[in-house]
Amino acid sequence: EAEDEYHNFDALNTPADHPARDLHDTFYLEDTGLLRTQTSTVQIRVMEQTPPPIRIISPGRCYRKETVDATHHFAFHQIEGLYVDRGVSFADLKGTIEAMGRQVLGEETRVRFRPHFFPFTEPSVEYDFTCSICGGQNAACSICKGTGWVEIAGAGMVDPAVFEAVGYDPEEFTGFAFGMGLERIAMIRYGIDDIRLFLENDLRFTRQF
Ligand code: 2U9
Repeated sequence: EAEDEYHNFDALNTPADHPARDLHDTFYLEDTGLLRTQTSTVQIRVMEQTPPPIRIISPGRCYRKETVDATHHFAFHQIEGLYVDRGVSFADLKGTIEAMGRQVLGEETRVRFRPHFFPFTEPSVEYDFTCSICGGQNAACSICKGTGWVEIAGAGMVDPAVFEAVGYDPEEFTGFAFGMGLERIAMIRYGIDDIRLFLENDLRFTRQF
């Protein structure tokens, strides 16, 4: 959880003057240390030590400077995935995310992709799953607000600059990466309406799982 600026930002194509650093403000330790804002630091460290091809899942706790409320917390958990090989395409990304949605939220789940920006992927998308709670039938649904879609997470093709930072040849290898907030998925799956419950250590809450 304690990392350095290079693995949390620079190696992920987010140099010191990049505006995306504002959204990832965090807790700084002495010298250049910080509490990581995403688990991508793990994938960078694996790529530094392992030649491609690689497939990684990296779950873990992350931190950001957030004002705490029912849906935001300064400490949260992410799970990220990274797949690098020769010939990995956006079609592989779409198929994998769709399969994941069906397993987590049910067989009838559909996924939609919207264009987005992340410094470390290009092109980048945010993806939404069909609402497994109301199916878009309830205008007052607390999960999808009646839109029928739950906004879950992001993904994209790994930016060539990230491959260059870890010594992979971007002409030879391509890859996709995705990330999502675990509390958000647990909240949808189990109908939990306040993210703060996950970190309060109230046994009446934790004993339910
Ligand atoms: C490497 C290269 C690229 C990981 C990715 C996202 C998109 C994403 C958010 C979901 C909700 C963070 O918890 S959240 O706020 N994440 O949208 N994450 S692509 O991309 C990587 C990772 C590692 C080397």
